[in-house]
Amino acid sequence: MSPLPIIVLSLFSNPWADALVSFDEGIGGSPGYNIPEVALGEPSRFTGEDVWPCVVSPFNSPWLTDEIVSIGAGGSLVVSFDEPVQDDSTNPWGVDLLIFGNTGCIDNSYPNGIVGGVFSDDGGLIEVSQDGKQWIAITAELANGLWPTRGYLDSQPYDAVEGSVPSNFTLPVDPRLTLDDVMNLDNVALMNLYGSSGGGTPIDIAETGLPEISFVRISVDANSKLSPEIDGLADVTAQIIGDVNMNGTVDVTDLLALIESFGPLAIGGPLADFNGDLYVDVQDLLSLIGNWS
Ligand SMILES: [Ca+2]
Ligand SMILES: [Ca+2]
Ligand SMILES: [Ca+2]
Ligand SMILES: [Ca+2]
Repeated sequence: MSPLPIIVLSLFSNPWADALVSFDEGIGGSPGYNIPEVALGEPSRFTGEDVWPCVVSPFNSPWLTDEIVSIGAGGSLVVSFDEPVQDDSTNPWGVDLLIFGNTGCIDNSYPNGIVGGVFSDDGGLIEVSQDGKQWIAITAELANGLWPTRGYLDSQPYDAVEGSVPSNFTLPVDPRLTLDDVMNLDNVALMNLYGSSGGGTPIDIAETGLPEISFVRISVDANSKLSPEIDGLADVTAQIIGDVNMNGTVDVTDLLALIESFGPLAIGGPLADFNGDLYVDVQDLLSLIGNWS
């Protein structure tokens, strides 16, 4: 068989939500933020062009009308993925899907970036579906929540020019991390906990019992006073077993990192647990060796 179909598929497949299914802006959403197509494609790395240009960082969330869409009371947004999002146990921490919004960290020491809480974490019920008809709610997370988006690995929180090293929008922040854990941290310490992740709300679809989903609905209660804003959705990339540093190969660097992290899997630490028990031990070591590049 010709390899061409595979090449064509890989050229056009991407981890982002692909199509808008429906949108009801509801009542009381942010005025002007009613273009639902902005939730498709890659989330924003840079915002405020021509007004107040700045990188997207945990302290500066995306805010332009061509970046985020607002869902008011009684409203909903439904998007679909061309390639189903799978409940994959080899995804980091079992997280399958990320939703990027406009949650930001309050800066207690502007412009130095000291976490003083978060703003614009406006909720939004998440439901998923295989066929766009039967829906199952996600109970563990709300759509517009933690963690704020980070566009670049080599930027300071308020840089007015784009960074040169994009963050990874298909790698979650450790879902065990809580807001309490990061209160009063500076940007460097916060970014250490992100690793190379670009943030987003981490969703494990395992709780639904569905093996994979193609549709995501984000909706707002008719009595809600909050209107979530959505920038994009991403299908998490699976981790190669043994590839602790996520560089695509399994070698001695990964082996040393795994040995160094023996014990409970540290929050924000190396991803050295390959059987999902959040503990790094000889089982994980054997998995790594068994998958040596
Ligand atoms: Ca999962
Ligand atoms: Ca967007
Ligand atoms: Ca590696
Ligand atoms: Ca383990």
